[in-house]
Amino acid sequence: MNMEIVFATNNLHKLEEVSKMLLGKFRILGLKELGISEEIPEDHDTLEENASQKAWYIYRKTGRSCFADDTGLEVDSLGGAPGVYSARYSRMGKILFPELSPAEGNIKKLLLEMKGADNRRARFRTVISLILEGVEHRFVGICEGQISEEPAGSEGFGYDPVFIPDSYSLSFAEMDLAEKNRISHRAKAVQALVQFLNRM
Ligand code: ITT
Repeated sequence: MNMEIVFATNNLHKLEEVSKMLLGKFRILGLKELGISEEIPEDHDTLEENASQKAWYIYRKTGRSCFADDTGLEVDSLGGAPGVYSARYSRMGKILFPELSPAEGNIKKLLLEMKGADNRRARFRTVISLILEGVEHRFVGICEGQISEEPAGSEGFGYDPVFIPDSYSLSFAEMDLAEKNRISHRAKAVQALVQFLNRM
């Protein structure tokens, strides 16, 4: 029987991505399956601390092996912003879009902040914190790319419509999930997690 691990996320897109990556290797339990529906606290200023906070929160609640992912989009011309604040980006500061969904607002603000910028280099960084029998282990995955001038595509989630990974001309939102899962930040972090678990 495959080992069961809880993925401590409220983001169903992440759950789908990672469940597909781990199909046949581990059985991933979502929070819904465990009857947990509350927001998981994540109130730190680094991806590492947030991933750790989310994973420990669910581990303490369930006593089961579990991992959490915190991801940020780091844009060079914005000094690394939105980074750890990627989820809250359009709800911070002066530019607010209450009429848009969080993802649409975030993209709109990002494109406005980057208007006219020649340097469009950016990367997604995922930090995964795994808690196994009360001990924490950390894995990181990075995907380098560029921020496009306009959103394109309807697959994926979050900032996917404006992120074009290196050596591609399509945004993540124009690719099918299998392709994103071959090269993404989350895929790389999950591969490191799998290698670790396979060595055990
Ligand atoms: P959990 O904390 O419940 O896991 P979340 O959606 O809050 O879910 P993060 O804090 O890690 O997850 O997400 C930070 C932001 O980055 C958020 O706006 C996401 O939509 C976005 N994001 C994360 N992974 C992404 C990906 O693979 N592609 C595009 N955007 C992504």
